[in-house]
Formats: sequence, structure tokens, C-alpha cells
Amino acid sequence: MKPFLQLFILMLVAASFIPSATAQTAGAVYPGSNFGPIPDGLSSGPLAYGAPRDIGFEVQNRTGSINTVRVRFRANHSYVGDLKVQLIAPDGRSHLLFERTGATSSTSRGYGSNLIASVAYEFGDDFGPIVGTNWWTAANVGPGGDIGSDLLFSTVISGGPEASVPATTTSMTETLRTAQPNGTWILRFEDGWSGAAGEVTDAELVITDTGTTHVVTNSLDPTNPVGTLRGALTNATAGDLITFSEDLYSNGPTFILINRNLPSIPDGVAIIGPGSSRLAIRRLAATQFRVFTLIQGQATIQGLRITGGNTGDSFGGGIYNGAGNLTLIDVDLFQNNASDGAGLLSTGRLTMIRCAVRENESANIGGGLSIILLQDVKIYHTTVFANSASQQGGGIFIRDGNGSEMALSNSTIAANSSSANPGIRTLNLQNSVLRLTSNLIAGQAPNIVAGGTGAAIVSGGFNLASDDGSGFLGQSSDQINSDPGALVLDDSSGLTPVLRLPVDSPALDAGISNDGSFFDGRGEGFARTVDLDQTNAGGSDGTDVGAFELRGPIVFRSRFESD
Ligand SMILES: [Ca+2]
Ligand SMILES: [Ca+2]
Repeated sequence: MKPFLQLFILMLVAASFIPSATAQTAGAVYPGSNFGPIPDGLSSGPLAYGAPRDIGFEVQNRTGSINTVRVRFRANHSYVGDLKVQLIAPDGRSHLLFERTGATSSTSRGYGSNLIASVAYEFGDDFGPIVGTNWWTAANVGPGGDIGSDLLFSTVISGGPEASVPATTTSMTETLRTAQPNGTWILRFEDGWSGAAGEVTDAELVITDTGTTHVVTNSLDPTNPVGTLRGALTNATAGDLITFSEDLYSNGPTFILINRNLPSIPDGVAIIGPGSSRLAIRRLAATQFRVFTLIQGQATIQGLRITGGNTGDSFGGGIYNGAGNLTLIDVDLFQNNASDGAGLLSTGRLTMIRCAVRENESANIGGGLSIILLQDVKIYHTTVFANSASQQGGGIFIRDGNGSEMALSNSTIAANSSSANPGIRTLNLQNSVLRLTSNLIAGQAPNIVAGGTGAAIVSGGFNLASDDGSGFLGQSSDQINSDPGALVLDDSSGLTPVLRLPVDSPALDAGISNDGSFFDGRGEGFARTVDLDQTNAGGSDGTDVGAFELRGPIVFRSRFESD
């Protein structure tokens, strides 16, 4: 299509939707599909979610990485407090627009105001010249009132006991910037309370200008930076994406070899490989240095193995995230060494989705991951396996909270080792919270050790521990002193290694998944939730506990391995 014609069509689409806002918004507009009713909640709520209504947006042929995203929709609904709406990027990261609007207690239904389809509800945080307001402020118009103004709304945290009026705003940019733009985006609507329902009638995704793509063509690290990873990191600027020529790995798994310290990843840049089983970034030198560093700014690393990093008696062997906002997706941190955080040390904001952290070795603390909890951390669908620390926290060492939250969900923490606390170790969480949901935690007891001031470890349910969980796993859906069965490493079937569950494991169909990832720890092609039978334990949605999902009927799996 000629550029002029394309632009004209985009303008037409935009103009028909919401002229007041789009006239001031640069960017490409992607129309949604699959409009229709939002299935009502299953019972009196809150959180009794029915099946989702997923609106899809197809994004193709964009270079670079995401700078900012907005989303807007039209919908009818007669009780806004029932609704949860989230935007899910193609790589699996998700951002909550709102949930339980107006609810400030664990039992409240929230505001009873209406969404009306004559209004376009637009969400984003690049307010610029557009008048914006907190979603809760706009929705607080009394029971039966219409939420009725064409404004740009800020997204907010979920309603519930931790929310005040209006709820704290959140940033779509903090979640979605540096994501790879191409693929299917999903705007997911769910209704968590029976009675009062609605429908989605229209939606659009707006992506502002992205940058260019730098292709790495050289598997070595010569002085001449042309075509090297080093050269790409030196030249990339915000909105860019660094990727790798297929010629490098088309003949089988291979390495990019690094022989000296790489520059810090620039702000706003994504580094995206073809999968950790295909391409590794590896330190190969007599000197000691780590592989990737993010001093500050926002970055994504995706689809790569990071291995051989070694900082000796310093910190962060594979990756160090200082004051940055780092997202790792389908990354395998494998056989790195340091004294603190051999796989990774982070003091910034961190999101890990479908990663593996394996066989990293610390001479002191934090064998796999060392998290200094100054900003929010989310780790989902991740396998932390066979890491070791000589002193504290063989798998994950979390310390020094300051009111931020760490969510560890749908992850497998197994067979890590240290002298005193082999699995998860916390120290001085203060007023921060570590929230554990649907994790498989197995290995030498004790799996969880809390120390120092503040031991705010909270169970979100559906965890399975091989020991007693040190008293932290007290929800009725948690399973403690439970043997998950023999866990077997599978580092070949997916993009990222996982630990497989045996066919008779109590972890099968005993978990829950509600963060938006469509895939288990292996990545694309491996569905996150496969409900094998209809007798799920304790309210499970059929998701298996931990990072791995067993596929196929159990009855066949006792004789034939097909998965
Ligand atoms: Ca409802
Ligand atoms: Ca299952």
C-alpha cells in the first residue's frame, strides 16, 4: 500500500472513533476484533471471574521497540466494579487498566456506575496536551450513573483492602515500553461478580513511533564494531531493537562470544534473540566480567541464554540491573558466577517472564537471583534450578525492602543449595511484601527462610512445597509436606528450559494462572493452562503448580511420553 493511502485510511479510522483525542496523538492505530458480550461472573464476588472476552489487535511489520501505547474501547456494562480489564502484549507481559473500581475492602463490590458505549474510554499515561484523569475519579458518579466523558484515563492498581480513593495510578509505559511490538495484543475483559453484565462494542490500540532495528551479524567480539553486539549496544537509542541474523544460528545452537565488558544497555532498547536453546551470549575471556548491565533506564532482554558471566568476588555475574527497569522474557541465566547474585543482581524494577535460572554459583549469597527490593519485582513462569550459594539463599535471596512488592508466581524453585537456606531466603523485608502464588518449591528443607526485621511473606494460594513452607503457606489451596515427584530437566522442547512434572504429581491441575501469559515456562507453543480433568483441587483453574504444564490426557501419559 502506498504510504499516503495508508495514512489516509488510518486517519479515517481514527476520526471515526474519537476525534478529540486522536487529533493530538501521533501513532499508528490498530483496530480490534472479536467484540461481543463479557461473560458474567460465576457467583457473588469479588474475584469470581467468568470466562474472558479477549479483544485482539494484530500488529505487523514494525521496526524497533515500543515507546508508548494507548488503548481505547467502547463498552456497555451496568456495574463497573465487577470488571477487570488488562492489556497483554505479544510477549506475554500484561498491564492492568483497572479492577474492582471503587472497592477499598476485601469484600466490597466497588462502584455501581455504568460504562456506556457512546463514550470512548481511552487509557494511557502520555497525557501531553490531553486532559487526563484518574479512572476512579471518573467512575465515582454514584450508583447507576454513567461514566461519560471523553478523557484520557490513567490506569490504577486493583481495588481491595490496599486501595484508597482514588486508587494509586500506574504507568502503562513502565510495563510496556521496550516490548517487541509485532504480534497479537489482547485487551482482556473479565467480570468477577454475578448479576449485571455487559459487552464490548469497539476498541483500538495506538502505538506511537518506534525506532529502528539493529541486526547483529558477527558471532565474535572484534575491535571493529560493525555487525557486533557491542556495536549495536553502542549505537542503539530509545525505541530501537537489537536482534540477531538467522545465519548465526540456522545450523544449530550457537554462541555470541564476548571478550570484554559490554557497554550498559541504553535506555529504551530491547535485545531480542530467537530463544535460549538457539543462541547464547557468553563470556569467553581470561578476565572476569558480567554479560549484561543496565545502569538506569528501561530495557528488555528476550529469547537468549546468558552464560559464563563471572564477576569473581563482586556482584551480578550474568546480569546487573542497577536503577533500571528491566524485563527479561524467555531468558536462560546459565552457569554464571559471582559473590552476590551469580545469575542476576537487581536493585531496580524487574520483571521476569518464562525465564530459567540454572546452575549459577555464588561464592557468598544469592546463588540464582539476588533481589534488593527497592522497586517492584515480578517473576512469573520461571524455573530456578540447581543454583548454589556457599552462605545464604541458594535459589533466591531477597532483602532490604522499602514498601515495594515482589510477586513470585507460577514458578518452580527446586534443588538449589546453600549451607543454611537453600531455596528462598529473605532478610529485612521491612514493610515490603513477598507474595507467593502457584509456585512449586522443592528441595532440601527449609525451602523458605525469613530473617531480619519484617517477614512479610504472603501466600496467594496454590503453592506446593516439599516441606512445611516454614508456616508461610497457609491458604487452603496450598499443599505443604507434599512430594511433587521426580522433576526432570527438559532443555530442548521449548524456548527455555523447565523441570517436567511426572504424570502422577500432586502439582497437576492444582495451581492458578491470572497474569496473562498464554504459555508455560517453555514459551510460545506450550499452553499455560491445560485442564486435564474436571476435579481440580481447591478451586484451581486447571493450571499446574510451577512453571511447567503437562499436556495431554493423564490416562495415556502413564505409558506414552508424548509431550
Ligand atoms: Ca457481573
Ligand atoms: Ca493442568
